[in-house]
Amino acid sequence: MRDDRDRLIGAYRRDGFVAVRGLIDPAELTPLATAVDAAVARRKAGDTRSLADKSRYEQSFVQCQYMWEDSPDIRPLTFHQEICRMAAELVGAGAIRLWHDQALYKEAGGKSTQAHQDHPYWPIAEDATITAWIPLVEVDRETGCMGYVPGSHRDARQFIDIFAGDDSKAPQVEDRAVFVPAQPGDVLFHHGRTMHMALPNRSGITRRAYTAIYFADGCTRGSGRAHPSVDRSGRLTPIVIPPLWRERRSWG
Ligand SMILES: O=C(O)CCC(=O)C(=O)O
Repeated sequence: MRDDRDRLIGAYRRDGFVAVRGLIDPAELTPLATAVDAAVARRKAGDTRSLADKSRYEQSFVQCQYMWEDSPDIRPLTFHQEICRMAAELVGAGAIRLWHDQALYKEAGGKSTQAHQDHPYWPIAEDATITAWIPLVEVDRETGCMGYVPGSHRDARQFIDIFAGDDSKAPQVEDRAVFVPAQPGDVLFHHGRTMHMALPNRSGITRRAYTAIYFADGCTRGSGRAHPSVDRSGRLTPIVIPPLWRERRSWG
């Protein structure tokens, strides 16, 4: 098991991403996926637009953030100790915090997620950030799996405005990316500077994924860029490793 962890850590440090197969029990994931579905449905109840009526960015996924805050039944996933411990080991930190979570549901017929790095969207100085991308359904090239450019976590940070949805300005990385089909129970981790994208959803079903982003405790604010994770009041970026929350029981 230790060898396996060392192999995963080595792959992550070399490539900037790694797929950890079967990290969670699919049976444990099923009720949590149902809770994420219900939370997305609640958040989006007032949005009756068809896919065609949405912006290019919204056509790449339905996005709901900070779900753990108002949906307590999702917290066992956000703070799942196997996921958080793996994230901490990959980052190489003794303690990590939650930055934020989000559901990313790529609707049937949804467009590709344009290539980008995540870190430039965040006001964090240090590079010690990691995303756990958790498929809630089987994901492949047909439904819109993730693709990562190996080694791109060593490239300079580059802000790419995927929100504007201009395909002509998006980096074209499809021929360099490694696409990673995944099953419920697998967790894909990527570094905050890794260039990544997701394929369009050419299937008739929604590609359901939930992600949680963590950062090493002790990271500092690196720019004046506003971000809800730190610009709202309260304890909103809680420590997830070591697992203090289990003892504390309340979010304060
Ligand atoms: O799920 C997707 O389509 C994109 C995910 C992504 O960009 C991310 O998790 O940083």
